Amino acid sequence: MKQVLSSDNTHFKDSNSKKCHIVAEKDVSFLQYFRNKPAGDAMEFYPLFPKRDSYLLNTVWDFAFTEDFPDAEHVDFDRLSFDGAAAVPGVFDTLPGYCGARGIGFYRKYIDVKKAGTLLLKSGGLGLRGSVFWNREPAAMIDLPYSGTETLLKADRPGPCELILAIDNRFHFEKTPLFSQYYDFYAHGGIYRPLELQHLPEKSIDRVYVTTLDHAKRKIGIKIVLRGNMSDLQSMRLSFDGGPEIIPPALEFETVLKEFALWSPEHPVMHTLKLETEDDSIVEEFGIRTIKAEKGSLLLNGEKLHLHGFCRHESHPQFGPALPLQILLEDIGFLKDMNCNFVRGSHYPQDQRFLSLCDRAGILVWEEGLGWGDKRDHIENPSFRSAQKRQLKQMVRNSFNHPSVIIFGFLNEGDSHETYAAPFYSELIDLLHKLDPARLVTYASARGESDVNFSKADLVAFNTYPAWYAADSEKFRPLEEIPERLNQFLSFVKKADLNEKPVIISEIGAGALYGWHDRFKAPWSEEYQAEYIDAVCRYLSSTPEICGLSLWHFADCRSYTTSKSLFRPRTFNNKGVMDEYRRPKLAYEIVKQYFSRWCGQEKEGTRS
Ligand code: ADA
Repeated sequence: MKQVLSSDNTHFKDSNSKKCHIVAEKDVSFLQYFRNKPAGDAMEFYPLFPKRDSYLLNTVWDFAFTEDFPDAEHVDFDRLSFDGAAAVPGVFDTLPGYCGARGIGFYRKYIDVKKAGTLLLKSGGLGLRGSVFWNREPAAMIDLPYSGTETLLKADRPGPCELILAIDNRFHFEKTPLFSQYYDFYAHGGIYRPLELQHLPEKSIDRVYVTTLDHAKRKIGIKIVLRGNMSDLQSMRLSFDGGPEIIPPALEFETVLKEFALWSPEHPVMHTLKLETEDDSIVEEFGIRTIKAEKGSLLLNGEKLHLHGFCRHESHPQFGPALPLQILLEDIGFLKDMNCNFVRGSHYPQDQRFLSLCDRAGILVWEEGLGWGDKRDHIENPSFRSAQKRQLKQMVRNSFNHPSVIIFGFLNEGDSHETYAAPFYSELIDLLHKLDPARLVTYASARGESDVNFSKADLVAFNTYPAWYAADSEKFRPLEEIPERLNQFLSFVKKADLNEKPVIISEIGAGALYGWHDRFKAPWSEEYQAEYIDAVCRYLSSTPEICGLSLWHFADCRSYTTSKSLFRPRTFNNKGVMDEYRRPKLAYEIVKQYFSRWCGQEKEGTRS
């Protein structure tokens, strides 16, 4: 089917498709980035399974809380009285009465199941670990915080069924090895993201994965994954953007979508694919684009790319990580308003709805597994290693079709300078490459010149805090340390023969307390942070060797409540250019101005 972009690049002429949208240019006002969506056509979050019966789960559930049980598996239901109520999605430990509580939150819902058979419970992410009970029988243990997971349930007959999710937010390294108390963001308890419950047909479709093999030729690879045996291809029908149906030649094949528009941050055009079988059908959304790291540059669809944006936590003082859609959409609006084309999803697998919004808004994403400053006691532990690998597999599976996701990462600020850890770094890099050969793989290093794993990653990503931590104690405002430190690192990259790898600064920043203004421009003032960000951006403007920046960070987030909070005023990580309620600090405008100048300059390799 032919699709032609209108001369102002804002919509398709002659397109029959309802699902192909292109978002607005960057000069439109806040929150209008989706204005070219056909009127009345609600945005969907894919994949969709139009033939399946499903149940409403995102509503108010019965709730009970206890600190008395040893874990979420060993539950004496007779000792619980579900006299509370809690929202799903939602976290219990920001609710009045449970603020800061650690224990098990029990969420209960009765579902009037329409027919006997298999049901699929999809969880977008919960934490810290959750036991699923179906009619009081244990059905699954979800021990990967933030990960999207799936659980199969059986209904013997139609009628009411009881679903209970027992969510334990206590720290226990062996049971929840991915989240430790020392991590610099608050570990909340609850159902972070939407739940879905669907009837599975006897022969069902799992996913259809799309990879762009050659953007110029519009050549894509398709991989159909089914549950169980169903290889009767003759009964399958596949179509793109509502166009003509074809019978797939195999479960895995290549095809060319001539004249389909490419996806890019400037023109984030999305396409749909529909696969139908007799019993089931799936609609997936995808974009056509390639990402490569070559000769020190990042190439998107073969063109040089400069990344500029933020690290972002999914965090809010009231909702914790269970961000309502309105906040997700607002955050996209703030990123676009500051002219960002990049966000690093620090430090865990992202909400799939946020990734779909990034697809539509043309924001490139680094998504990473959950990890933070992990050292030998973690990296050598079998439960930790297995959980790391399991979560990366889930992450790739869930995010595979998002064109916005260009980088997969893992183990933020781990022991990447220690030789004992090097085999595990290799294992995770190889795993991610194997799961998805078409994306870039890296990790954010805090080890600078002593890192021993850079040569294995597709790009060198380093976190650094000159003029903040370890700033020269004799200097009042040591901002000149910023260019010194960055120059030093670039000389190392050259000497270490790493300059064939693109280099990005994956974290840099300084704290500012919202509303604290100071004529001394002292550390913690909004003025100091604004000057700091200005110094970073000024340096990058004349340093084309660095092809990406994710400032630390987008908005303040709740962090330590232990004695470590002495380094975290208000118990928040205050390095956001906005506070936790998304109120902009002085640095916001500085970022906006630099990034506006950088937009579109990447192709020339210069920035000013
Ligand atoms: C690290 C870490 C971030 C945050 C930051 C800081 O680089 O990756 O999560 O803790 O430091 O604010 O110090």
